[in-house]
Amino acid sequence: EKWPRGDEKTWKDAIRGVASDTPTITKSIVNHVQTSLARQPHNLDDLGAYQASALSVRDNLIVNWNETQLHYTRKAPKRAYYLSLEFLMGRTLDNALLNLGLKNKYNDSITGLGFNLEDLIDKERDAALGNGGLGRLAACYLDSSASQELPVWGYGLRYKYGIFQQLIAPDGQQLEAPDPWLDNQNPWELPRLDVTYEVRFYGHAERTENGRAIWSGGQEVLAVAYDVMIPGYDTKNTNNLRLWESKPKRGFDLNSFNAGNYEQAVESSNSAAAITAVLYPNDHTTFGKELRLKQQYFWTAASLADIMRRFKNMEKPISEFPDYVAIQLNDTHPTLAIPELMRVLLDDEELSWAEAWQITTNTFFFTNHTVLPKWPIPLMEQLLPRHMQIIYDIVTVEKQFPGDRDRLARMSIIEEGIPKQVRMANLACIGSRKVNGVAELHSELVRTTIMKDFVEHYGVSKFGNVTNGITPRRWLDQCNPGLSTLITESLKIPKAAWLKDLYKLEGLLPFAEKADFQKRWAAVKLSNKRRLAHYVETTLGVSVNTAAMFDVQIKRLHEYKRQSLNILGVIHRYLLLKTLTPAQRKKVVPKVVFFAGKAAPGYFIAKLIIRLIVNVARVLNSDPDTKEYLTVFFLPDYSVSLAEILIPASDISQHISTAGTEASGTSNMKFCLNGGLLVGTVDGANIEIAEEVGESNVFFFGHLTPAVEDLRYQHLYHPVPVEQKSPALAAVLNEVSAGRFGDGGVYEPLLNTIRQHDYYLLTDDFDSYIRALDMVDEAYQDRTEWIKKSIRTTAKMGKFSSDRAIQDYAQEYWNIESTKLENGTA
Ligand code: Z16
Repeated sequence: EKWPRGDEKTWKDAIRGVASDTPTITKSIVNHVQTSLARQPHNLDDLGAYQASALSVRDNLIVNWNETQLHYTRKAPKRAYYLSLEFLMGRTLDNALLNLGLKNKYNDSITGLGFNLEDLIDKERDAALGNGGLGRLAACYLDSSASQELPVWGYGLRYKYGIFQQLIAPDGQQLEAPDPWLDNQNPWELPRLDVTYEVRFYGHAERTENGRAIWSGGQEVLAVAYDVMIPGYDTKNTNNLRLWESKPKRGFDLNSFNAGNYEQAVESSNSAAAITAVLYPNDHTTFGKELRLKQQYFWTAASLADIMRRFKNMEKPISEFPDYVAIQLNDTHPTLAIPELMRVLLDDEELSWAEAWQITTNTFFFTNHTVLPKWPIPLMEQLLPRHMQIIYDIVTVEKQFPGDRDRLARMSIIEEGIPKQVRMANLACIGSRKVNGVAELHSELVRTTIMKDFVEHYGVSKFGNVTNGITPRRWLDQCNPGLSTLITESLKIPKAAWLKDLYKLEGLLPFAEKADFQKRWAAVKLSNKRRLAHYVETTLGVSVNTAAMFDVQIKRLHEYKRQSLNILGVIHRYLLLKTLTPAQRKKVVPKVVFFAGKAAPGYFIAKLIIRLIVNVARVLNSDPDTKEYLTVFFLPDYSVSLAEILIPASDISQHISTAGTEASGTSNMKFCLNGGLLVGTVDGANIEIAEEVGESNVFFFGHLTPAVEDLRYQHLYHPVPVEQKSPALAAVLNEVSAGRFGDGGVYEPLLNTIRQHDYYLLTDDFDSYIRALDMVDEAYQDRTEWIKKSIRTTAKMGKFSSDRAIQDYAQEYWNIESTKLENGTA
């Protein structure tokens, strides 16, 4: 058909580009006030002004997004797809303005309209479709993929409710409230009501011939696409994050309706909508929840169908699928994509088993994010009968694992027992081209422990490492504009040059010696501390001493992350302060300790740790003897946006997991990038950070990974009382028991985990932890030396840009190339 319809010039004159001058921007904002929002200038508040500005920015993103997608379609490069059940995006307005390079222009427009841009930015709700590190990593990877002009799409779920809102009751308990983040409309998504797929659950699978089957009956649910635009930094390339929403295939099941069963019809339509209703708030545990398994299949089936449709539009032979498609599995959550692709290739495309398996195992890549044991699910047979058949066929047809029976049992996808279970990690490994861990130590643990048998079978080259990274756009330029400006002025190169090649920060090293630069560096830190203090004062109503050292631990609450070690260390410091004379106290480094983080709603011990922190804070912050020297804050409802305030303000942050338990950690990188120093264990990415910045700039403590197993064995079979192991810790535990921080009985279950098996080795590490904190104090006394450490740390963080991580994936795993949208290409 002829395009354009009608006169070409009429079209060309009317088609707009990105609005990039202040008058056009102002017009576009006011136009949205008038028409999209139907509001009047005289009754426009900050929220309305935010919405109109966001809609105006959205228009620009859509222009670039459209051109990018057309460009990718025409060039038809190999694409990569990042399948993640979580994308912890945070806010978009500020990030989009910076990536588009339009922040100053919009600032001028918005000022001209009588508003303050930073106030409008603050009106946006976080998109919090994730639990923690894994979800935020996915968000950083989208930013880096778009910024490097790589044809990468994300696929996830459009949860109606993101991670719960955390409230802290007066007694210190965590309460959970829903997060209705879509209530004010979401300008950053594009509903694609025409892009839909049907996804089947339950029913019967009838084997036919050649390993094929017909799967029919059961329940069918519709997947509807919502596209989120992902602008690259300093490029027009704008990638896509496609999120699926579930809805009933028909508003009502007409059969049931006509049979007079109205209620059943409405019920089944509710059950379809329930699939994408809420993000599961567990960061490491998978329960045997049917709805969770339904989410996983719904999402993988819709995503694969979409990927297959796009591939088929290229009209290539199906055997070339892996030449055009790479799919990264973010943890075991999307593992069902493996049997699902097999099902499509066998049952729909009618390939032989061998052809289908060849394609599948060249398409998928699997990232493992944990070493903690996981407990998968026995519901598969009922919900996904066809996939269970395929899994059993993989077990029998691909039973290539020789060796003794124990080894075979360890490697099997099916775990014998009552009930039988599917081991998702084994399936993901068997069905993937490559497997990777997320930091050097973690990847080594993957190779030598959890995947040892597979390494012997497939060879070590299938098992790689890609150390995690973070986007320096959000985690420096956006959250710390003062530092960003100082860096750009000092390096005397354009901001984009170092933000796109973070190794260029090394150019800061000579400045570490310059007194004037040190002063400016310290001034930026102080103003970030004031910004945090202002936040605490306006939210908690208490004032904060910005002259004190700011010590921060912010992450999900988990026993292995040992927030308990931190708060017990705080109590130790408090008890010591109480024994000092006023004159002696004046020599102590004053310190403010910040905590933030959510506990999984069903994780009793983690919630008890929060309760202890809040009650310790209550006592310390009102003790006139000590409060000048030591205060503690638990900031409720930790989020990406709160992290953006906390991280730039920290002098020191804590990453103190039991050695060998934190796969990587990524906030450790964010703190260091912003000139905060680390106190940490020899674990996860802490090790590689120390390799880069130098061990003299990191405060390490605690036992090393190889010792952990033996120590746990000792705790079980030759326990030594805490009093002998660490009298200092015993004294702290006794104070808690005795009720110094409220009813001691409440904390007994927590204290007993330490006194009894002490699985996370607090008793073993406590004394060395306290020594490390003493060294932090000592180093902080020499402020000039401290500032030098801070500058050198930032300077050596180049490796931890997510641009480097994405380059690793693109080259070593996906085999994709950048596909730049030139000006006016489309
Ligand atoms: C998660 O955030 C992580 C692991 C996991 O199995 C599940 C969730 Cl929701 C984290 C790791 O704990 C952390 O060490 C790592 O930095 C992060 O994933 C990204 O790899």
